[in-house]
Amino acid sequence: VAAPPDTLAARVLAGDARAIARAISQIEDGDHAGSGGAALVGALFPHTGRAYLVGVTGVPGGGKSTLVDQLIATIRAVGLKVGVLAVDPTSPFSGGAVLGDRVRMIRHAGDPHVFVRSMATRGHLGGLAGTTGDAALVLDAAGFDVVLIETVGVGQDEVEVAQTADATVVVLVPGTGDDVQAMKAGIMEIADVFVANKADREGIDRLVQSIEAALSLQPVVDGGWTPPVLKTEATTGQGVPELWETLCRFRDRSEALRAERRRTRAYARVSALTGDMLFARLQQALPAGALAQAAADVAGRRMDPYAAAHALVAQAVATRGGSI
Ligand SMILES: Nc1nc2c(ncn2[C@@H]2O[C@H](COP(=O)(O)OP(=O)(O)OP(=O)(O)O)[C@@H](O)[C@H]2O)c(=O)[nH]1
Ligand SMILES: [Mg+2]
Repeated sequence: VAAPPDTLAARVLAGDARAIARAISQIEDGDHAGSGGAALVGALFPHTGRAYLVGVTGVPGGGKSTLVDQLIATIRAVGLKVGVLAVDPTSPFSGGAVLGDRVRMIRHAGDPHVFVRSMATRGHLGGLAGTTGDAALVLDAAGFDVVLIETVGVGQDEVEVAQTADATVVVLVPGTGDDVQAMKAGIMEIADVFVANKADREGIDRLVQSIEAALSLQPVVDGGWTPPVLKTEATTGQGVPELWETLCRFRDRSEALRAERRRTRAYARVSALTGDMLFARLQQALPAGALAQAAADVAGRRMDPYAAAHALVAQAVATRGGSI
């Protein structure tokens, strides 16, 4: 499928860095309802599915950006092109952490086969995970072989962003108790590979043991792959080539498993978008303030939430003459 030569999509497909940046901005600014973002994804989508999407998540300050920087070097050394999305769900601004990410990766700035982009968007339809997933599609279409997606923190947003990737690396560090926090937040379940970073610090072996102990309690799923626990020292790059080898092994383990994961991901994406679109139509069909009024009725105990939702849906459908 050839895009017309002069469009933004065509320039993205040609690997033009400025076009890639603009395309991602369009996705950040747009929503699903036929805006530039949706049209762009539509044009690029037939050219995607080739890149290996790797999520890097874990505790704040765990060394994720340092690790990503080292991974870039390792991946470039084998001649592959790499794109990076540094996602900061907590801040709508290019604040400290995100700026720090950029500075750390600056040694790759002159390399045309490396593209680094911070994303700090919240409150868009489709959610942060949707926006990040679409941005990853842009990099995929632009010919990047690997897309690294760094997320800060250990909350629900991170779990969702991690689920847009083909493989998820969870980074923990010794001696902070954050490993326990991560286990509570459900982040253990999403790891395909664990990294015990800051291996130069005291307590590294205890950290590895506690991860392995937690893993032994988990049922082995996903085709018998038990997430390996690797020690790294991101500041020196120690253990990073092994991490990359492990990620390659994970990717190559089975075509069937990979296809299954992609189906699960597509299912989640399509369901989320369908829900968002229906909700947007519902809001359009209702008079202004109807939702707020229903909420006030629920808060004031005049109506229960189920009855309120039922009434809103019924009203919207009636307004639209039965079609929504
Ligand atoms: N001692 C030691 N320090 C490290 C190691 N890796 C990273 N650091 C340091 O840890 C600090 C945080 O590193 P970052 O790479 O910014 O961590 P991050 O996880 O990206 O941080 P956020 O994005 O803010 O959550 C920096 O001062 C790094 O130099 C390591 O292996 N050993
Ligand atoms: Mg970081």
